[in-house]
Amino acid sequence: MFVSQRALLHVDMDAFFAAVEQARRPELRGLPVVVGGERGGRGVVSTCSYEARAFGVRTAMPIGQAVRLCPQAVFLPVDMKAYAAAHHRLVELFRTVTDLVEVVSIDEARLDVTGSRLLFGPPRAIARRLQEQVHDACGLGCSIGIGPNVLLAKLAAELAKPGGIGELGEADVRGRLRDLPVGELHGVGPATEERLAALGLTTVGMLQDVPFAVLAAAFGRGAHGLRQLAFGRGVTTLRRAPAAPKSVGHETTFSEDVNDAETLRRTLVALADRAAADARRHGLAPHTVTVKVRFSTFHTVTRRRTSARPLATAPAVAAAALGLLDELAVGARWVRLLGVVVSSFRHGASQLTLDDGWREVALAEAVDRVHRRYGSGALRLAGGLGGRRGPGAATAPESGPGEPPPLFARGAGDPATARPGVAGRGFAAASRALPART
Ligand code: DCP
Ligand code: MG
Repeated sequence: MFVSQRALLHVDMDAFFAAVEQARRPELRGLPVVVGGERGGRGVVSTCSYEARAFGVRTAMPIGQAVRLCPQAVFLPVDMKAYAAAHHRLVELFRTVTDLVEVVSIDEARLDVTGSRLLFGPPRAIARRLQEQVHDACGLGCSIGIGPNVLLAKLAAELAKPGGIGELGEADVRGRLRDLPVGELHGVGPATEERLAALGLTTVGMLQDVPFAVLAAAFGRGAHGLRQLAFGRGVTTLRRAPAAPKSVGHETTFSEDVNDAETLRRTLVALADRAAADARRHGLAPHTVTVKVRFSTFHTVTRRRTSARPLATAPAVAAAALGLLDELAVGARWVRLLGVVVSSFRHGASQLTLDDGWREVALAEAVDRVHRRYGSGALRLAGGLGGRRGPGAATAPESGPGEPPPLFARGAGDPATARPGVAGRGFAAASRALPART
């Protein structure tokens, strides 16, 4: 048997939240179901069943618009606990096929079945069996893509939606792939797609053929990555849990020493925001926050606080950091440097996302996605703006600092294209950008 090439499966659940609702309430099967909020509510669509998609309802659309497009749909609020439970069951199931499972999101996972083929047969047979098991165990449908790398496997899953099994191999790169719109490539977002269109490049084939110099002139160092995507070159090994850092943090040295309390607080909030985001990127939720202050005299002080509860969100880290800054009683002294470090990682943030505090973490993850896509200036934590103090942070060290309500502000010049979704609430438009430089 030919087993040298890697065989990856990309599993993406179909209409995940809506499908979970339909699975536990059989009377909803076959009906248009919209998850995201009650009829008349101000939320946005998290997802909807394919029956609702036939009427033009889409993720991130305001509920009101969905009602207009499909008044007969059943509108349901988000029940993250139920979706998290389904997610856990699914991951367990995937692990019976291979121990090489990489969880990509709440409804997507990659499975390396290279070594499973001797036991379970060719990848397509494994995929078919997995679809049956998912259906039997959870009553859910999924699409599965097979490929030699993560890029082609995901694309194959995308093309097989809903309910199908797709396969893309090296041979398809010069074949089927060429006719696809460039926007189908995972990694080519709407902005890049538009810039490519301006160059007359609308299909993957065009992106393969265009002289590299043309691409480099338009995209600089991004040109290489685009070319890699066009030729379906992606990572072939799944991400094993990376060695977790013991701490992550950010600090900033002011260009001129500062003794203005408001500037210090705002800078601290920005640093806390970045530290929390870094921890989440590693899948970690910290229990300890440390604030470091270096005065103009170069005398440096730190203060740390450990909370029994994980500080999974930027507002929680910011509240704790602001409390520590208060305790340090900087007063009128001039400050040269400020830093925030988070540590004591006891639980994976992803666990938290799914079981506890999911709303805040989902919001934070949505902000991370905006940052990744539009840069870190696009949205910023506004918890420290206007002199607002993190309530509870200074007074409840061991029982876990109270969290100020999540409040994010769009950064100056932001294209304002944040996609609302599961965590669309809590975004506040327009505020001052924070001055921190690190
Ligand atoms: N989700 C959300 N808000 C978004 C995007 C997604 O709340 N902006 C949630 C609801 C989805 C789930 O995440 O059910 C998975 O997202 P997908 O993009 O995979 O969408 P679906 O699984 O709903 O549909 P598809 O069949 O297209 O994968
Ligand atoms: Mg899905």
